[in-house]
Formats: sequence, C-alpha cells, structure tokens
Amino acid sequence: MATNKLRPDDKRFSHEYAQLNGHKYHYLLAKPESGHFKGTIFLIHGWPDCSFAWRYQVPMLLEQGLRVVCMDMMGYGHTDVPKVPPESIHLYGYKRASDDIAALAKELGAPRIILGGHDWGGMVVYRAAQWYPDLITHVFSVCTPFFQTSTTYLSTQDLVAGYLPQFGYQLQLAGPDVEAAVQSKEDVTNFLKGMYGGRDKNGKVMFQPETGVDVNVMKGGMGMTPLLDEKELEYYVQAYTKSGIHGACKPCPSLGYDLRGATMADDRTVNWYRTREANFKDELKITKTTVDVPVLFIIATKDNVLKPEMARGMGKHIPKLTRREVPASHWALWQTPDKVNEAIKEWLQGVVF
Ligand code: KJ1
Repeated sequence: MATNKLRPDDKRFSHEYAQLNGHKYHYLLAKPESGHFKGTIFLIHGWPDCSFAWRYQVPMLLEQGLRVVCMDMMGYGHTDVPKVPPESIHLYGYKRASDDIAALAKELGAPRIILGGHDWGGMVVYRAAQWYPDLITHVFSVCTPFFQTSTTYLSTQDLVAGYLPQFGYQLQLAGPDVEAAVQSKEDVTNFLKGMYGGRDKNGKVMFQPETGVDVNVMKGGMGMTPLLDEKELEYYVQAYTKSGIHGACKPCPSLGYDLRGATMADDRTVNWYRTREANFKDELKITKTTVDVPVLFIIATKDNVLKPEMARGMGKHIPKLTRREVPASHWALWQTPDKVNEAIKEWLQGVVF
C-alpha cells in the first residue's frame, strides 16, 4: 500500500491554481481514473508542510471514488505569501482559511465537501465546519484535537505557562529568530530534515517542543530524515524556497519585532503562529460551541506536541465522534500511512457513504 504513494512527478494529480478572495492558491487535484466521482474531499496540511503531505492518502481516497483537492495553505508552497503583518495577520487565520476553502469548493462546483486536516490543518477543519455547516458534511483530523472557541482571550504565553508547556516552540516561531536563521537553500534543507526527525552528527535532535528549533544544531548540518526519500525532500525544499527573497516588509511593532529585510522563504508560514489573537477576535462571532457533523479523530500516540491526553474531553463538543489511534509521532501521515489510511477508509465506508 505504502508503495502506492504519489511521487512528485506523478500523473495521478495535476497542479492547479485559483484566485480565492483575492489571493492566488496552488492546489493538487486528483480524480478517479473513470472521471466519475461520488464526492469531493479537501485536505489541509500543517506546519512545516505543504499539499504534498497527503501523498500516501490520495491514492486510497481515489480508490474510494472521491475527487481529492490538496491545498497549499496561505504562505506555503506555491500559494501567495502576503507579507503585510500585523494589519492583515487575519490572512493567516482559521476564518480566512475557511473562507478560501469555501471559495474553492464553489469554483470546483462542489456544493458539499468532506474535509480532512493534519496539525494546523486539523485546527482549520473543525473551525471550517463551524463557519460553513452547510458546505462541510464530514470532518477528519489527524493529531489535532478539538479546541473550543472562547469568549475570553488566552495568549500562547498563558497556555505555555499553564497546561501546555510543550507549546513553548510556538513562542519562538511567533518571534523573529527562526526565520532569521533559515535563509539559504542549505538552511531550508537542514531545517526540514531536522523538523522531520533527522539528527545531527552527534545524534542530537534539532527541535524540542518546550524550546523550539535549536539554531546551532541546525547550522551544524542535519542528517537525512527517515520519513522522506531524496526526491520528496527535494520537492519540499523547492516548496520552501520558491519565493526566494521577499525584500523589505513592514515592521511589526505591535507584535514586538521587526521583519524588515527578512529573506527566508519560510518566513510567512510562521505567520500561522502569530494569529492567536486575530483568530480569537474572528471567533467571537461563532455562537455554536459544538461541531455537529460526524468527525473522525486519529490520535498519534507518540506525538510529543499534540499529546493524546489533550483530546480527552473532545466528545463533549462533538456528538458524532469516532476515535482511532495510530502508533506514530507527529508525522503520522507518513510514518504509519497504512494504519492512517485504514482508519479513514473504515470511517468513509461506515459513516460517510
Ligand atoms: C508541530 C511538531 C515534531 C490552541 C492552538 C492549537 C494549535 C494546534 C496546532 C499546532 C500546530 C503546530 O504547531 N504544529 C507544529 C511541529 C514537530 C517533530 C519532533 N517532535 O521532533
């Protein structure tokens, strides 16, 4: 099964572009060979990732008779990288992602869609189901539990000081250090290898949940990740270096740092870590606290950021919840693809179709 995954130059998908609410998006489109499909599924990746995250899942979904749309989310891959924080930080938030998903569904003539997400994409899919209850009929999330909306603001600092010390890296990513350190193609390569579990020559890891990216370890050079082959790594490096030098961008005094002169291709993907307050403000308009459509949640038992225990209370807010577990780290989509696929397939056949 795993050998069936999409290759970077695979003919089973095409690269497509769409203008959505004023920004250009890139997405991968795959249709069953017959040309007929019984439904459409959208897949939403996380950080640091891109639409190609779903290479192991797409063939299985095609076999189920679905048309598959994998988007590069705002700031990623070949989608636009708007560089206008802090005024437009909402561009990188859940509401905007939901609006753009809805716009693409409309453009593709899909009145209803199934929506799957991983990592930040997991956050997006629950919210999209809350913003667009008539469009989204079913949701699955890999690794990411449901977080309720709230009427009081809790900052990332509050979460880290409280019950989520493993979110410490999010404070680092929201600041200027990581983007300043990842500049060249070589840096991007080392950064991605390290994020995907490659180690340095002394066997050290580059990323720790509490503290984030160890820039010194990264600069010393990272060994190959066990989760990608060379061609896949090349694809990712390209996706993360596509926009080259961004040139000057506005300083962000209200966020406490200044991004003028930032050049890293990845610089706007970390904007997702700067949206917490913007998301909070958007979500004051969400009145329903539940997700009422059927949801499949796949826990990765060894994820040290999105830890299984965070998902304990989820059932209270999601009446039609199916839970599955895979013995994997954060990169479950690639590490245990057969088990992830089996869980999705069973849920599709038992609950969705
Ligand atoms: C994870 C892991 C592992 C209340 C806000 C909830 C946000 C949840 C989404 C978190 C998204 C996120 O930060 N994902 C990045 C990176 C890398 C590699 C390892 N452990 O070595």
